[in-house]
Amino acid sequence: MDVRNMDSSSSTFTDITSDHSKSIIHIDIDCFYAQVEMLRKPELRSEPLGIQQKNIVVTSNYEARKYGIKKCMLVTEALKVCPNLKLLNGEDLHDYRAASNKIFLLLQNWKSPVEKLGMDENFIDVTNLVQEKLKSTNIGNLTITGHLYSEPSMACPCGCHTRLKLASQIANEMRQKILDDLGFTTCAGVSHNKLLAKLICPLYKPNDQTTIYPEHGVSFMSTLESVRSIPSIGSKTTETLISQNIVSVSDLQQVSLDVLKKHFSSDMAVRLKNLSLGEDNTPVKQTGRPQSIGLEDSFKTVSVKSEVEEKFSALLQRLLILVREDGRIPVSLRVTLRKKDVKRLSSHRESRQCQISPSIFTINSGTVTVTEAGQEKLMTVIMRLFNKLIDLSKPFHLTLVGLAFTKFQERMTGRSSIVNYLMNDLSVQSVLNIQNDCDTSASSMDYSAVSPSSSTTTDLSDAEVEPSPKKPKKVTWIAKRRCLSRDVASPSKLKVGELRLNSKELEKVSELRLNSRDRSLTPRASPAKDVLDNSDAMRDIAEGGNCDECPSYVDKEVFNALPEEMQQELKSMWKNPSNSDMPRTSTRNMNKTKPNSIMKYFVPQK
Ligand code: DCP
Ligand code: MG
Ligand code: MG
Repeated sequence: MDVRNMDSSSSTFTDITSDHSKSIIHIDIDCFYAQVEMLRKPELRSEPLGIQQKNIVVTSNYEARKYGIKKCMLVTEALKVCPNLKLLNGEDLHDYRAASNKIFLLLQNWKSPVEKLGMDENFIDVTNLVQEKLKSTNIGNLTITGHLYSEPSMACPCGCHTRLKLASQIANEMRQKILDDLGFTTCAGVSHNKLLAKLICPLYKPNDQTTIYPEHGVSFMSTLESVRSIPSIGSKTTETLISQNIVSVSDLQQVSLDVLKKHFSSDMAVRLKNLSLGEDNTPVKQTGRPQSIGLEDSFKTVSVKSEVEEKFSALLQRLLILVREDGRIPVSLRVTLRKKDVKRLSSHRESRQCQISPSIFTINSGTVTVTEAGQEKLMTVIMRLFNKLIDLSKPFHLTLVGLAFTKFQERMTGRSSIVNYLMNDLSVQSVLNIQNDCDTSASSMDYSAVSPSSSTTTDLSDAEVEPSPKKPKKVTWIAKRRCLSRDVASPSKLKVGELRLNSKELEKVSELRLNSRDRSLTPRASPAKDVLDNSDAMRDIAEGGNCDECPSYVDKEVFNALPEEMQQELKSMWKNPSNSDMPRTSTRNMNKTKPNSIMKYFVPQK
């Protein structure tokens, strides 16, 4: 029986079923960390190998799996089932991350959207590629490469079987290329949507691939024993479903939409229902650069400030390596703690973030570097944020510390780079559009299990059913305004930020700037204030920089707050105005320049 007929409101959630037009591939690397280690030391291939983080075996090679080693087994337990298990420490994620990036880059060769999911998975939308191939293919001879989940009883009239056969060939090419060029064996799933492609992928592990046709989505999904197997159903949703006796995916298929709507929003109920039926229309979103670069370290308990400082210092060292590899200059730093509530036997996360001066970072031969003094400044910022999160007059127990750079300044080169930097939303937003920067109050509560290792948080996109609170634009703007009115800690932020404000706002900022100047000369404001008074960075800007070549109308503070590259560019432009695509202007005709001209913003505010 078709479970969809069981629900009187089925028409509301079956409207995407008829769309089989896409061809999606999901690729997952076999025993990823273990393969990285085996590629480094091929002699490990024949031995059972486990990758250890703290007291947990996070993964193992397939040789070890023969003994019954499972992911996230305790080391003690693993050694019981396999005394010969060779254990390697996998807490330093650097090489895994590098391998992950290589695989992602290699998949770009197919000129199709690639979405990275975590460390070892990628979705590739090969719909267009398949359409191209169709033109030159004799479809009569086409076969599936790899496994087919289930034979069809008849051909789907839309032609999806043919398209998915072609997609299975492309998946095979991709897997072969990953093996030939990088040495990794992989699994792939092929289907008309991301959900089925991902879930079918591990059916024949390792080193194999499976295709599923759309009409088998419902029956395949009904084989999943837990609703938690659906990738975008998180722990809270699972809890709610279980509380209603909806445990398996089959249960979810059969429950009525009306029941779901009692516990979830209408959209969410429909989405859950669709997912249970193997229906998913989320697009493959090409992965760009991560929005934040972060590291976390978890441990049993730390209750002493000096130990916390050591943990942060170690994390910072590692984080700075990632920043160097990334190449962007951070302008915002977030500190996260997981606090253990001993009485309630629970834990929750709290974060605070603040802007940091880009001048802490320098670019040497194209590489982002931080001097020792810069690192000390960052540690000062980190510990100030820590002090705001923890009341040191009382005992505290932490089980995790995290650091993340959450916003970046894009580095630009070329003659128009200044214009881009100042006019382009994307780059300026790195300085001004920092949502909640000043809202450093406690963030989300999290009672999830302790992750065994340092983990990287790179904000990779993932289809998530549990809705993330998205702020409407207006709220974002109010947040920004609130930010401006409460936090004038960094003149660089204000100065570059004000380049995008209109004249009324400029007046307001001008007032704030005066306040900020005052504050830079006085000791730090009251500790109750939410936002860091980044007076070190302020002093840098006041003392640093050299604007001898600036025209007289230029506000030197603004100039000094700009990245060095941009300062150089401006200087050469002022020396040789014919090279410039910026208006050469004087204070007198400043207001006659085009409305977006950056020049007027260099005029000191009255
Ligand atoms: N990982 C981790 N903690 C977990 C699960 C996984 O640190 N709880 C790491 C180790 C894995 C990597 O992420 O190597 C990729 O996770 P997978 O679930 O894809 O597991 P593997 O690639 O190791 O094995 P499989 O062959 O089952 O895909
Ligand atoms: Mg894997
Ligand atoms: Mg995986």
